[in-house]
Amino acid sequence: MSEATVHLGSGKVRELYALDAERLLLVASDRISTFDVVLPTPIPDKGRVLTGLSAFWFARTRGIAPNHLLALRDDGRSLECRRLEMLPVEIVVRGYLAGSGWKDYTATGQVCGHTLPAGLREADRLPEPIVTPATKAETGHDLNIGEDEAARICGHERYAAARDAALDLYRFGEEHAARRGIIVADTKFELGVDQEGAVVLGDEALTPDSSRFWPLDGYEPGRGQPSFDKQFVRDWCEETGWDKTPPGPELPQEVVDGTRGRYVEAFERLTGLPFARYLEDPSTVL
Ligand code: Q0Z
Repeated sequence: MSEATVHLGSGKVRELYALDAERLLLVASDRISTFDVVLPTPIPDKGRVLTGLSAFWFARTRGIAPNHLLALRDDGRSLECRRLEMLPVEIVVRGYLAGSGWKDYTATGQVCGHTLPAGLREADRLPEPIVTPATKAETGHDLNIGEDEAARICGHERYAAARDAALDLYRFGEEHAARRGIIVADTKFELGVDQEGAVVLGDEALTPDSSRFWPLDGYEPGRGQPSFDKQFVRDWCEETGWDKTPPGPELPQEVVDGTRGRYVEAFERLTGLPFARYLEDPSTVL
């Protein structure tokens, strides 16, 4: 990294740097979070898997929506990006009934203002994907809002462009992943506006950290589905009796290895490329 690089901020598992007035550097670490707590034990190559997947999707969805990717660095974990004016809402697209969507549906029959058919089960596929925006809470959880409120916050035209892009991106990713044995139950997009005023996809895209990935094998609505990537970590954390407040537990080697294997498997299934080739030459995903 150049000595002029300025650290702008830290996410739970990522770092953001300024390269110059127009460009940012997004660096994915090997940290993993579960139950909203970052664990002390890294998962080797997790940052490379997520960066490689984001770059793969950015390269393949340019025709669906423009995105902020300028370059994938040779370290495999850093993306050079165009600096955008980020929209103050996240665009969540849900194709399946899970998480807070399932909770809201059981209580009201609706999810963020979308009335859904009666009789849906947990983890059922929705008749059509729905968009459920959320405000980026600086601390704590994201707050789901209605599309009407998101449109007021972003401006109606900008919100409509962001929603349309998010739906098209989700449909593309969900269909691609399903053919490779992974259900993308839902995913979160962060979009921004470039200097020309165009709505542009930013942040990460269709990664296991920004999405709920489920294995298609064994998919069975009517119960919660296992996470494709984090289930070993969750199961082990539950077994220890940890109360889910910081600090999280150190992971044993077999949980680290099993989890790394799941991330690598997601990468290889979705990209169709051996992860070893990505490590040799990250540009192989572009
Ligand atoms: C992304 C984030 C991270 C902390 C700002 N292209 C862009 N233009 C302007 N801003 C952003 C982007 Cl991606 C931007 N974040 C999220 C990422 C660490 C916060 F790695 N914040």
